[in-house]
Amino acid sequence: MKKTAFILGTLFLVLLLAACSGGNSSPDNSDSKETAGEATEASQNTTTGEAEYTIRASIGLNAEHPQYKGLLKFKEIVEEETNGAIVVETYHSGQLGDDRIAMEALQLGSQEITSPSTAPVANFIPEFAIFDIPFLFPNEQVADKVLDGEVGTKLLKMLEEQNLVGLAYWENGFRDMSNSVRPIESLADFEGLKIRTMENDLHLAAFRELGANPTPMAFTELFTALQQGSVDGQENPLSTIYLEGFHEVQDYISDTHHIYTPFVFLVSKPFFDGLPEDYQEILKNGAVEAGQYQREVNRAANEEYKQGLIDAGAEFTEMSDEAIAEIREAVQPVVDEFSETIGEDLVEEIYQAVEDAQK
Ligand code: KDG
Repeated sequence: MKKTAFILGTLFLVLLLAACSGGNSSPDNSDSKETAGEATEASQNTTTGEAEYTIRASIGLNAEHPQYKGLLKFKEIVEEETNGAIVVETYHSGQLGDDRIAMEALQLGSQEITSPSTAPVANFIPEFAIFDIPFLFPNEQVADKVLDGEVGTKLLKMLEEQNLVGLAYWENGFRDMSNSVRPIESLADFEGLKIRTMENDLHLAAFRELGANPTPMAFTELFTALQQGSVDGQENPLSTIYLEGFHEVQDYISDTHHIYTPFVFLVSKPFFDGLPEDYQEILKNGAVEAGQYQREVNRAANEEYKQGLIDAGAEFTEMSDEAIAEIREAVQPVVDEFSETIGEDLVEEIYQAVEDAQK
């Protein structure tokens, strides 16, 4: 009799212990962690810092680039503000796919954040080609005012029709030329150069107008194309040219500063809409704050990038005002043509905003 009582007692204790331990958490919180598109009400249980949501955030540039430093700042802010209820996984160098693939993943809800140049976004929202108008912004300060003002905000709103939420603009920067054929000192030097451009019709048209032979290509394929000589050159800010090591396969660099490219910080709309409002606010404020930090880091190192390229043996050409004026005049027909595609009113509005920002 005693033996039976002992066994029953032990069995009761084992069942009691199993019931207690099974209710509080799963080994990796996997059943409580929300993935994209399945976001539900965040549980109140954030005192333990348990992750309720996991964000997969990817960019195309590498871990050395200020864009990634900005992403790490965003991660720090969001994880701290939510006490670990939101965990941000960061991916660089196109690890989750190029800009287009990442944007499509956000639309489907299979990834949560990416931050491409605005140029490929024009394939989803044609109005975004407005930022590819050559020589639109005279300097970073004017760019900041226009992007963070009424016109920039209006464009971010347009993203929602594509199942995307635009939270902020970060900085890619003023784009310069690099190539392996000849120094570019004037308009004539573009003649016949095979130039990789971003996948953006305005860029293609502009480089054709300059006499080059442009090829659209995802950023993830660019270094190999330069290395194999399937393109002669490309155009990107000095930060990208230096930090991505393009000077290893390019001999000539010219500071054309022909376009200022923003990054746009995108969130999957299915994911964002499923978050509690307080978490939405944290993501928005985090993207803006990390963006301010990223702009500062990007600008602070520009001289260092330029000197690094020269020290590495690149032939650096400082374009004359006359050469830039000649290039501007050559691409004006493209600006006129694309103003129709973008919307004459919006183009007029941004030029007015640029003028106002300089008063
Ligand atoms: O993450 C951004 C990059 O993927 C890309 O947009 C950078 O300016 C760029 C380019 O030339 O593709």
